[in-house]
Amino acid sequence: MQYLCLEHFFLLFQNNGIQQLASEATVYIVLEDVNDEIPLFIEREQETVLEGMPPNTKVTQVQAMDKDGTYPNNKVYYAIESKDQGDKFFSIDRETGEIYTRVEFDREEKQAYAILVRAEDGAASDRPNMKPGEPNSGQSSSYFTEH
Ligand SMILES: [Ca+2]
Ligand SMILES: [Ca+2]
Repeated sequence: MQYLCLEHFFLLFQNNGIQQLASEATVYIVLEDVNDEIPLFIEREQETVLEGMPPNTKVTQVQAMDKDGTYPNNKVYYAIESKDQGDKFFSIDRETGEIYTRVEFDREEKQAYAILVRAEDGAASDRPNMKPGEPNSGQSSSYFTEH
């Protein structure tokens, strides 16, 4: 019994020797993510804010998704565009997208505000026709009425 085992090992060894005429290697290819996706806003309903609330009252939270596979290509930062003075009446948390009031609103003065929110990603864009060093960005309008 012991002898048979030894013979078996010997044969295996010989086979390996023949196979060394050719060799194989596994090459792992890791795909590197390029920043080709733009942050896209998730659709939102119209928001409402109560008049007479103190400044810094949270109104809502906007969210944008960037489909890139890695950080910081898929990191999203938020800002309110200065268009129509939206940034004068509302502020936004750059990281979370939470929107706060900056002033106390009076519905008798103005009933609704449309603000333009901008989302940009955290790396220079790899999309064609972009300015060097500029991140990808998208915009969304939020519409607020006072109650
Ligand atoms: Ca991106
Ligand atoms: Ca990508």
